[in-house]
Amino acid sequence: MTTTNQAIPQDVLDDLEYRGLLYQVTDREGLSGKLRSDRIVLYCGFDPTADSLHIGSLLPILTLRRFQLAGHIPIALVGGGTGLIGDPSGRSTERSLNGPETVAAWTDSLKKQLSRFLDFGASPNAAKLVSNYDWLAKLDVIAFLRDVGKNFTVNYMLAKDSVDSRLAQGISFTEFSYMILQAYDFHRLYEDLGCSLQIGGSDQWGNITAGLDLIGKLGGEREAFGMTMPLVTKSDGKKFGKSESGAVWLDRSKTTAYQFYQFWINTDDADVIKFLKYFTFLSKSEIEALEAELKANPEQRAAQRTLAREVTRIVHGQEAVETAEKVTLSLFSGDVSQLGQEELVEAMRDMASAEVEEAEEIPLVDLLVASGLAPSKRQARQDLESGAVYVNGQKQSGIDAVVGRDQRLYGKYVILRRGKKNYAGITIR
Ligand code: 629
Repeated sequence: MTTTNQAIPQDVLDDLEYRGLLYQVTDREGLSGKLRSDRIVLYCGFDPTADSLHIGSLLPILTLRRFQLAGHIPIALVGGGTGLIGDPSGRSTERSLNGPETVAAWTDSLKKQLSRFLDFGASPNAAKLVSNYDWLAKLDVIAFLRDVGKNFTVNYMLAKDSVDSRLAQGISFTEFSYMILQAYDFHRLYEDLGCSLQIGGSDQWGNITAGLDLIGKLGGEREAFGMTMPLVTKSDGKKFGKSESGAVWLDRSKTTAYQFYQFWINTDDADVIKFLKYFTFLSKSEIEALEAELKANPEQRAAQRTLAREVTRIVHGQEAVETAEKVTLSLFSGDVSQLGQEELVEAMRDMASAEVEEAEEIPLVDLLVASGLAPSKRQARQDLESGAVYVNGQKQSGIDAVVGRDQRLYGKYVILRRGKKNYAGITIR
């Protein structure tokens, strides 16, 4: 687990409420009392629908950690079984099924990723990691339909949002059944591990309450709770979690630490305080100080820089923060010559790019066009004449300017810049 600035809150629910993370709770008073008097076990599930989690999963992961920091026992569940079925919640169309080998491999990747966010050595409240494949794959169909299915009426299932919203266009029996599997998980974790709370995003409310109903039916008068977090929204109405280059993944080989840092630093003023509350462990007073700073000196972007630094540290560690800050600074100042080879390659992943054949001298006009920084040779020449073109941070001039051997970083890279912030990374073969 990566260390980070974290203030340990007295009351988790009060802290979640302050952060705006409490969306729905089945019994706020009851849960609050239980959290004060007992060390509880809680869980959140993540289905393997790709080889990595993305930042959409970060909120529930960090919420599990907030509970752990307050002394409770978090279980991260990977849906090795449910990932073979497909949750219709929050989706308008039927999913395509992924093969068993693929889902098994993705389950392993997700387990590895999740293990970095929780403390598995913390006694007496060490985290647990499970896959529901371990019990769902063993169910036989007759026992399942008799022992579990009998507790749900089709009427009840049809009334759930996840199903109701799909009735017009159709839903397979496979996805229709999904809620019962998730309900069964909660029941199993309740019986086997004493798990009394399930959390998730607001799209999971129907599945979570189905589990509470099953726990009640199979065990009589028992105490279990459900809680959801809000969906993350942005003030500009665009979908949260997408950058220009697509989804923002937690896996560094899919979204580099530099890209990850950039995603957060680009947060709008209107969203940054909310995201500091959601995605960092900074205390209320630290967040309030940043809010005041944002009002006084918005152009300094102190809140954004803190957000980017904190979340990148939580996900990728302190070293990654330093690399990302160094790359950001060197691109901003235009001086890329001090970047290490790996840092340079990382920075280049976020730029336009071109690969060109080796030659003693390569005309800049050609590189500007090949990388897409200039739409035509004519425009490229004009840019060179007006002094808008830089090679590795150094201004070039004259329409005949070339890149010579001594201008290659690490023997084969050239960073081209046109204007203030249009970059291209050139690789010479
Ligand atoms: C078995 C599977 C369980 C409990 C939960 C699950 C997974 C759940 C689901 N969750 C989403 C996912 O896996 O589909 N049925 O992508 C996702 N989740 C995190 C948040 C979420 C939710 O992993 O709950 O709301 C996104 O923020 O969509 O026994």
